[in-house]
Amino acid sequence: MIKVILFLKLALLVFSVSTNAQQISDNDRRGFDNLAPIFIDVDGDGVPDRIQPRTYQTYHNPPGKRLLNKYVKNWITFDLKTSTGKSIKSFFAYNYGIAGQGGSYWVYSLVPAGDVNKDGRTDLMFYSGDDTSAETVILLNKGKRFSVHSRKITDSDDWLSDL
Ligand SMILES: [Ca+2]
Ligand SMILES: [Ca+2]
Repeated sequence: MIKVILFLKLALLVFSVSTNAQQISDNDRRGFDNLAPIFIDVDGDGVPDRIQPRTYQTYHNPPGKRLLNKYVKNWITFDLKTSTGKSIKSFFAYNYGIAGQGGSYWVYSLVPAGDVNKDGRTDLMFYSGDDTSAETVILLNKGKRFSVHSRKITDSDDWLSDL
């Protein structure tokens, strides 16, 4: 009986991993130091458009306090330039952790999400994760800007502790 339950849980685990993999492949996952451009046809003219990732930090130390790592936030953002020359700077910014500490996600990716809201425009999915948890953000393509449609945090620790 225990074996059957274990098998079912493993099957579910494999299922949940493989459904993720349909959208984000291993090739799509990259470290935050990999800022190579991403090419996705976002304006639907059949020509890939260039999305340039950038990282930066913001500092918010309380008045009178020393600047500690915990006050330094790491951000990644994306600039879009279409093949026809239109550009949107920083169409999405994501805080992926603080300086000099763990607890940050290790990898990110930005991939097409299909047409989530059926308005004819290709939407995007941003993913950030590590071994145990991940956050997925669906970005709606509004033409001149992008808006966050949904954010979902998944934590596979639950699965592993059950096994
Ligand atoms: Ca295009
Ligand atoms: Ca759409």
